[in-house]
Amino acid sequence: MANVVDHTPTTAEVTTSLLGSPVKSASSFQNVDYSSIKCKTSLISPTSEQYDLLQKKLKELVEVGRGETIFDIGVGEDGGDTGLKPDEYEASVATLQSLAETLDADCVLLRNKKGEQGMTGQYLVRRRVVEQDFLEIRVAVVGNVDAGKSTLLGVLTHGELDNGRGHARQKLFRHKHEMESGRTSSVGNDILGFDSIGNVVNKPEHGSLDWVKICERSSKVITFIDLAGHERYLKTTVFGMTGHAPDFGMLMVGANAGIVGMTKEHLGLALALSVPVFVVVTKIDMCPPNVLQDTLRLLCKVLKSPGCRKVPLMVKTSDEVIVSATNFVSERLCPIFQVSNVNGENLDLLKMFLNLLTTRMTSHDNEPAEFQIDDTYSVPGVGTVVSGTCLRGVIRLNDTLMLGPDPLGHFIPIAVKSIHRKRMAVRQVSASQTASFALKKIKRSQIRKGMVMVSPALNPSACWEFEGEILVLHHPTTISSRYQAMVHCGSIRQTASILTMSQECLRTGDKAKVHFRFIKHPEYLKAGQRLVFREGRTKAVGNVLRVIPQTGLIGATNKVHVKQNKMLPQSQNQTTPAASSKPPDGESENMADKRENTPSRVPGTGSGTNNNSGGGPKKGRGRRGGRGRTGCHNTQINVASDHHPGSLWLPSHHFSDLLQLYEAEEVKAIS
Ligand SMILES: Nc1nc2c(ncn2[C@@H]2O[C@H](COP(=O)(O)OP(=O)(O)OP(=O)(O)O)[C@@H](O)[C@H]2O)c(=O)[nH]1
Ligand SMILES: [Mg+2]
Repeated sequence: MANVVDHTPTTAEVTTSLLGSPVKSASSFQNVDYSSIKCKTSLISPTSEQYDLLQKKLKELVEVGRGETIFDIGVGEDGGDTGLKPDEYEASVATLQSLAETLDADCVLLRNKKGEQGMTGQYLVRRRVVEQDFLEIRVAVVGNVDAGKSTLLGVLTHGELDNGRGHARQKLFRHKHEMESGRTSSVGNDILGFDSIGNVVNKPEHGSLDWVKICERSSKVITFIDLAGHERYLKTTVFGMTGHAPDFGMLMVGANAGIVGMTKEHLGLALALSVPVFVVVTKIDMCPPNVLQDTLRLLCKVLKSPGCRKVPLMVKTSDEVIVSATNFVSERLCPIFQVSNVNGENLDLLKMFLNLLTTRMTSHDNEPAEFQIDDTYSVPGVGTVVSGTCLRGVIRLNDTLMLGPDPLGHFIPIAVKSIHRKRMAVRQVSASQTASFALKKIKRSQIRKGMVMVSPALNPSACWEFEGEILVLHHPTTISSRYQAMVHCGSIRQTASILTMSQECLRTGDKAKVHFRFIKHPEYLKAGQRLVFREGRTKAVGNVLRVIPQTGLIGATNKVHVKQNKMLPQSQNQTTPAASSKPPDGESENMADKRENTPSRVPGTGSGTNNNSGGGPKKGRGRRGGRGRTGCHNTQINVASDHHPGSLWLPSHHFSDLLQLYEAEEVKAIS
C-alpha cells in the first residue's frame, strides 16, 4: 500500500511568498475521498476503483510538486505496521510503475528499507520532458570570498574537476576583471539539468554549454545564482538574494578557512529572508583532518545556536541525502556536505541532493500576473529585453501587461512579443519561474531593476512612502528619523529615508514601526513583503506593513526628485559603453545571448551588460543622520501605534533570534 509522502510545497504553506500572501496549496483534488487507498496493501492488487483513486492521488502529488513527487511503498497512512512481503512489494512496484506511466512519468527507486513487516521503498516519480516546460529550482550560492562557490558551479555544470588554481571557475566569469582577479563581483547564473530518471543532462561542447539543449532534455533545471563573497560586493549579493527569489541557499565554507568573513553575514541574510540553507564545505582535499573537524564543530555550533536554530545533518551516504532532501523544505534541517572540487569527493551526493530538491513555492497560476524585473538588456535586432521572476499568474505571448512605475509613478501598457526561459523560446511563463521578455517600443533606459510588469486587472499604483516593521540587527550607534539607508525588497533596491518611527531612537536589537520614504522614485510595493534595510555595517530586517499610496501632494513634492533623477535608470546601470547595445566583435547576438541568466561570461565582451551588479559599493551615498542626532522629527504622518492587522511581524523565522547569530561569542571570536 502506498503512503504518499508529500515532500513538496505543502510545507511551504506556512512560508510567505515574495509578494506577501501566504502560499496556498494548488491542489484541486481536495474533496476526493482517499480512505480506501490508505492501507499499505492497496497497491498490491487494487480494484479498478482503487486504481483510479491511486492515479488521482499520484497526479495530484505530481501537480503540487510541479512535475514530481516521492512515493513510499509499503507504508500506510492508516498507522499500521510498515513493510511488505517480497511478492507484495514487487506487485506494488509494478502498480506504481503503471500508474506513473499513465502520467507520462518515470519511476526511479531511491532506497529500500526494512519495515516491521518486510520491505519498504521510496520512489521518485518524475514527469518525462514536456516540450517547453521544466521544473525550475533556484539555488543562491553564498559564502565568504574564496570558499569555492564559482569553482563548484563550474565543476557541477561542466562536469570537469578543478585544478585547485582556479581552472573550473573560468568558464563562469562574465567580466574581464572577474577573469583577471578570479573574484566574482556580479550576479551570475548557471544551470544544471536533470532528466526524468535523475541523470545530469549538461554536456559541454568545446567547453561551453548550450542552455537550450539542456532545457529541452531536462525535466528539472537547477539555476544557481552565483554570488560574490567579498564584502565589497555585499550590496550585489543582497540583491541576488532578495531580487532573484531563490528557493534555497547553498552556503559554502572553505574547510581550511572556516567560518570567516561574510559567512555569518550571508547565513543571517538567508535566515532573515526565510530561505532554507544547506552547507557545502569545500577543499577537503587540502585540509588537515584536525582543521576540518574544528571547522565542522564550529559550523554545527553556529547552526544550532539560538540565532539559527537549525538541526545540522552531516550527509555522508545516499540514505542521508534522501532523508535530508525530503525533509529540507522545513527550513529547520540544515544538511552539510563535505566535498572536494579537485578530486570530486562527495560531489555525487551533492548532485543527488540537488536532483531531489523540490520547489518551495506552489502555483499561483490562477492569480493576475505579477513579474518583477531584475535586469535589463539591449539586444541588437531584438530591442529591449527584461529578465526577472514571475511571482504570480501566467504570462502568455501577446499578453498586455502594465509596466512601471516610471519616475512619475505611472504604469504603461506593454505587449509581450517574445518569452524565453533560460534562453529557450516558450509560449508562456508561470508563477515561480524566471523568464525574459522582448519588449517593443520602449528604450532600455526607461526600465530599471525593481520595476514590475503586472496584469492590468491589478490596476497597479506606485508609492513613495510605506510603513514597515523592522528589527535592527546591527547599528554602531543610534538610528533616528531622517536616517537613510538602502531598502532591498524583492528586486527593488533604493535608498529610503526614515520619516518617523514608533520610538525615538533605534539601537541594535530594537524593533520599531517605521515610516519610510524613497528618495529617488516611487516603487511598486505590497504589504507583507520582506525587506532588508542596510548601509555599511548597519542592517535591519523586517516587513512592509502598509503601502501609502501616492497622493497629489506627494506627487507634487516629488517633482523635484523626478527632475534630479531623470536619468536614473541609466546612470544607475553603470553600463560600460561596449556593453550597452553593440554586439561584441560585430557578432550578431540574438536575444538569448543577452538575456537573464546569461551564463557565457565572455571576458571583455561585456556580454550580459547587466548594469551595476559588478559595480561594487558607491561610497557615501545616502548616508545621513543617525549619529549624534537627538529627538525625532515627527513631521508628516504618524506611524500607527496599533499592531497592523495584516502584519507578518516575525513571520516564519524569529528575527529576534537572528540577533544572537551576530552576537554569539563563538562567531564574534572568529570573525
Ligand atoms: N584544493 C582545492 N581548491 C579549491 C577547491 N574549490 C575551490 N578551490 C580553489 O579555491 C580558489 C577560490 O575559488 P572560487 O571558486 O573563485 O571561490 P569563490 O567562493 O567563488 O570566491 P568569490 O567569487 O571571490 O566569492 C580557486 O583557486 C579554486 O581553484 C577544492 O575543493 N579544493
Ligand atoms: Mg566566485
